[in-house]
Amino acid sequence: MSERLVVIGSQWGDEGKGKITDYFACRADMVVRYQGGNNAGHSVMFNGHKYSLQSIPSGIFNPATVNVMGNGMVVNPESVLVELEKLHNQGITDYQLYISDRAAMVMPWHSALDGAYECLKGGKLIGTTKKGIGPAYSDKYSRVGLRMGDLLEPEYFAERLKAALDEKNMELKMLGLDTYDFQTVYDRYMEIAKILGPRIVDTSDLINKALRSDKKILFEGAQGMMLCIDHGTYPFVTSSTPSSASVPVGAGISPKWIDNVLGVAKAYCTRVGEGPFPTELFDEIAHEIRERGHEYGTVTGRPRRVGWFDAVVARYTSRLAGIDNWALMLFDVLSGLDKVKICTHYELDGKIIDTPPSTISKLARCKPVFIEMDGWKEDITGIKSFDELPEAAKAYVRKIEELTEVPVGVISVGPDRTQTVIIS
Ligand code: 2SA
Ligand code: MG
Repeated sequence: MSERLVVIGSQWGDEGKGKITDYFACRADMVVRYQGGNNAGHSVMFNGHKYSLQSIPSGIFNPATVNVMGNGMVVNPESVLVELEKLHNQGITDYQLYISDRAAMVMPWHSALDGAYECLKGGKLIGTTKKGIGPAYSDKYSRVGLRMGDLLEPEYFAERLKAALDEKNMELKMLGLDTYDFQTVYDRYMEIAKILGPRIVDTSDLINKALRSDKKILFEGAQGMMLCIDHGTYPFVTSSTPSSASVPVGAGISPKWIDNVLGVAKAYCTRVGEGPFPTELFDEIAHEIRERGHEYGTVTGRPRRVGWFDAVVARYTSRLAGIDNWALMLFDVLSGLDKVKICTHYELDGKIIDTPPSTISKLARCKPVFIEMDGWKEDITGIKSFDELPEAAKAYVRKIEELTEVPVGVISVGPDRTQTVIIS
């Protein structure tokens, strides 16, 4: 792995970042999450066990790896405690984990508000994970949020909590939701401070020291580029920027350090939640792919919407995030189909376009222009090199490279760590 690798989702999340991140996390000295919160859901399989992570970085299984939850995240300390407890129960007790003192905190009212805001949208649901991510980021930018480092200064925390509750309780009341009692919240968060306190540090300093001593650092993105608050299918997006571009701010490093970006893409596309999805399939093939790819959300269990690979989206996300290589995931799921399709362009109001329009109203009118290619019947779950792929599968990979002008560096042919083909 390169010294400083960013792994990002290049579609709508669930591209299989968990597996790829885990693959590189084993080789990294440090793994850093820089955006999002426990709306991410990674499952990692090894030694016959399945482990799931939400906000904790994927290097947690390796005692030698330093794991960092960066300042760009929204951290729900209660959820961190639950995740740690689950890991303990599965025998993961030896790890290194640090949380940024500048990370925004997700408070209990944020998830209540997340649900309530969804109901207010006149039936136009975003379909959020209801983890309070949007409300926590809103409070951060409205400057009424609490931060992890506040927990280390009880008097200052009390002051900030009072100010936040004055505002939030008013809002909660207006929405007919339960309000929060200052003392109860304060006491609970002081208990949390006792447990997590030693882990709350200036993580930017920690990461920069590691950078200067040439440590191998993996920056682990959550969600996918099309869920980006700026460049995604707004408003059907998450409230952060999953791109490599948010690593410098969200980890507290100079952009000059970023030198390698791996874009994780499924060999097809999926999306959970609402919002336009040009290559979406509604037929028997969608059903087949959903079942074979186990396309159900790890956080919410929702069935994922399924569609063909969208090269318009891939070109767009590669341009925005500077993707050096693709990791093409769940490739084995496509085996057995007679024909496979790739979307090369969209047709919008009679015109052919090669990049997504800015509004979802236009995107919803985009008709995908597909090329159809031969499928392959062979089981590819055991292959170890690109050369072993059936010719039709090779052609599919080459077509994606041609349409996106980005080489495929990794192909995943199954859920296990060993089912990963590296193309050098
Ligand atoms: P939110 O809760 O405010 O972030 O929801 C806003 C929209 O973003 C979507 N969303 C996601 N979609 C896919 N995967 C997500 N997270 C995990 C990942 C996957 C998982 O990073 O791989 O949980 O299985 C994720 N997080 C948010 C959400 O559906 C809304 O459309
Ligand atoms: Mg996932």
